[in-house]
Amino acid sequence: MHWIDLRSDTVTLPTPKMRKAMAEADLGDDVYGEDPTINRLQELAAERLGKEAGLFLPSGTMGNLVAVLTHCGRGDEVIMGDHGHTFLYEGGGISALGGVHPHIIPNQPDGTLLIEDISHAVRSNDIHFPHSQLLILENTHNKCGGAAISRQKMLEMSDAARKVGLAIHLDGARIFNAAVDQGLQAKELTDMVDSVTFCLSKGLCAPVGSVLCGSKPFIDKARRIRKQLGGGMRQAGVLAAAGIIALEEMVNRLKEDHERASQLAKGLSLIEGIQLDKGSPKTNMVYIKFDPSLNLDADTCAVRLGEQGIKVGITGLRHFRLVCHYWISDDDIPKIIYAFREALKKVKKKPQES
Ligand code: TLP
Repeated sequence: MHWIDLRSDTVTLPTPKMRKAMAEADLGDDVYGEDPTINRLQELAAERLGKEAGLFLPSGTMGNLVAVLTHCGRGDEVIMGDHGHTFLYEGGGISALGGVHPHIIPNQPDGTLLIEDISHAVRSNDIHFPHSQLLILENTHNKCGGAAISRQKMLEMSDAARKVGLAIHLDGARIFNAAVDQGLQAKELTDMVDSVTFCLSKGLCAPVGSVLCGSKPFIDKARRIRKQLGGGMRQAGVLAAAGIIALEEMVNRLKEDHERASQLAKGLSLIEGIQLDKGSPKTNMVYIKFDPSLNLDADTCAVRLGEQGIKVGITGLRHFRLVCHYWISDDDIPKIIYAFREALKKVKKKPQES
């Protein structure tokens, strides 16, 4: 069966051109710094994000972990949004492996953090408190609907952090979606932060890999920490080869995913019983929910959609995330809308409570 897989852009497979480049890549031992393909990818990534150096890593999760462990020591505190990926979905790795203390402040619906919340979160110099060391930002913001945060907001949040002595890391897993959405170069969204991770294996279609970028001394230290975590990957130029194509050829087309997300959202919003989350879609993600009066939960609906060849991300009792990516075509959009219509057809509305 040909699946239409909307669970995430992480499901993207490498393109035929990537597979060819992988097969033909020049390789060496990267722990000795001798893999020419990885070296090229790291230079390219650093240049695109306006940083001095880059470090190839197996995943975004390891990228954020290595960044936090490079910025912080045991007992230090990291301030981040309560909807942030590092707080919600990274297995508590910063605490488990780094002894780093998370301090969460509310994410606004647009993915930003309030300036006053950042300033007030910082601890005074009192032996009762952990030492506040780092702020983590996220752009686009996954859990906040895929929101793209503007350069102006990035500058304001970073200025607030610097004023109170915090370093700044950006989880830019989808920073190129944010850039393309706003007609900017990615570096215009990253020049205000100290370090940034982005993913090659989401909308950019590479099979594996993320890159952490920052100053040369920061990346030298991060390389040691990656090794401690077992992330020295030897001849991983086979993976980096796909990453180079991801950066050189797959960035500008991300706007097609954003356009398809808009088409999908438009079609779904016309179905009785489906509501778009406020502001959805933002970039490549459509977040929808069912009207509570419908006698249908997300699990049951997902089974019905599955019978029609469609996989969806369940994010709540009646809530879904649908992610557009390279392998979702224009032709798929009406099929998805039709499948939802069919799945909802069989549903009787709950009687109104008196
Ligand atoms: N996000 C995944 C899931 O973990 C939720 C997804 O399907 O969206 N930062 C952000 C903002 C992310 O969205 C993700 C992956 C990561 C980091 C981690 O990347 P990987 O999966 O490469 O470890």
